[in-house]
Amino acid sequence: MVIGLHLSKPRIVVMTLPNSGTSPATSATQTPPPSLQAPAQSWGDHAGCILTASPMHASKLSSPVGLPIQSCFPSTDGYRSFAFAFGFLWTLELRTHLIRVHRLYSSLTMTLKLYGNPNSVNTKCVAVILYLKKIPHELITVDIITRKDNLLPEYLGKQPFGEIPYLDDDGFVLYESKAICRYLEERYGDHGPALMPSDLKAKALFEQAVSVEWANFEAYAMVAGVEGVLKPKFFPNLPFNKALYDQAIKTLSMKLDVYETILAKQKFLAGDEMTLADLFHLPYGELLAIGGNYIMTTKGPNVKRWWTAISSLPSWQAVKDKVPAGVVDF
Ligand SMILES: N[C@@H](CCC(=O)N[C@@H](CS)C(=O)NCC(=O)O)C(=O)O
Repeated sequence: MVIGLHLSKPRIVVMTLPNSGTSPATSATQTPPPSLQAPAQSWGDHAGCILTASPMHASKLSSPVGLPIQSCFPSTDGYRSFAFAFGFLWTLELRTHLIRVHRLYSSLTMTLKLYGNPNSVNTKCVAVILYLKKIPHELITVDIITRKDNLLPEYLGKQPFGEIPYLDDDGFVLYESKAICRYLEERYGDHGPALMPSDLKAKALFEQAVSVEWANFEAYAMVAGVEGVLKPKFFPNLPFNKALYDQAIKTLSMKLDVYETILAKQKFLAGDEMTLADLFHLPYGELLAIGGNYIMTTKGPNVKRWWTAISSLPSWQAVKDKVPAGVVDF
């Protein structure tokens, strides 16, 4: 019967009780796997002995309890094979741990960093993609209202227009929210749903939808959002320009009539699949409702269906009020 098993490189010491007739192989938890077992003639042959793996050590070791010391390998070659196999497995184990440590270190030091602000519409434009694709990141808050961090020379070195957001991907710096979204989509293509087609014609229709958003939606929704929400909230000293607001809403309403006809034929702006072009509408579309204009849900049934589909995405719900600052892992 085995009363003790000690593994220490490169020795295995097995103590057996005197005259034990039971093979330790019956004790599965304490027995080395078959590949590592000593080619012992019989465990019973070693009864009453202290066993050591190395034949070289067997002769040099002194017994602590007065029992004879024997090697469980009849030959030095057998021991060497065992030591090699054991060392090999030990190296594999060490490698696994090193990979784990490396991954942990990488996740701590190489996280995507988004420099923006939890309240900023353009930061939200990028954030919804990060959440939809579950990309670990850190949002570093840039104060553009009080401290004006965005005008510091160090910031301008990264974003020369002094705007938020910009992305730092392990030293690679990119600004312009929509360019960042496209980069994330390509860089993390295997994360979450595909948001940009690769087929030539589908891609051309996607580019068309991106331009439609910019020229026919954002151009007017932004004016309405700035006048109706951002100015009163963040710049209360600036006067509300009602004429500008009304004109923006009037033009937007005409443009959304065209959206209604497009969306009567297809589910999304670039076809039947949701793309970045649809999601680009979210930040300024949301501002309209915050400012008390519900055109996105009252314009027509197809605009309403489309808007409801994109604005109810959990990833948008997670960031629409405030983008969580700090490190975010999924
Ligand atoms: N086209 C830029 C616009 C960025 C932008 O205008 N950001 C605003 C905040 S949402 C900003 O930084 N404003 C500060 C300023 O202009 O001083 C983008 O999409 O990234």
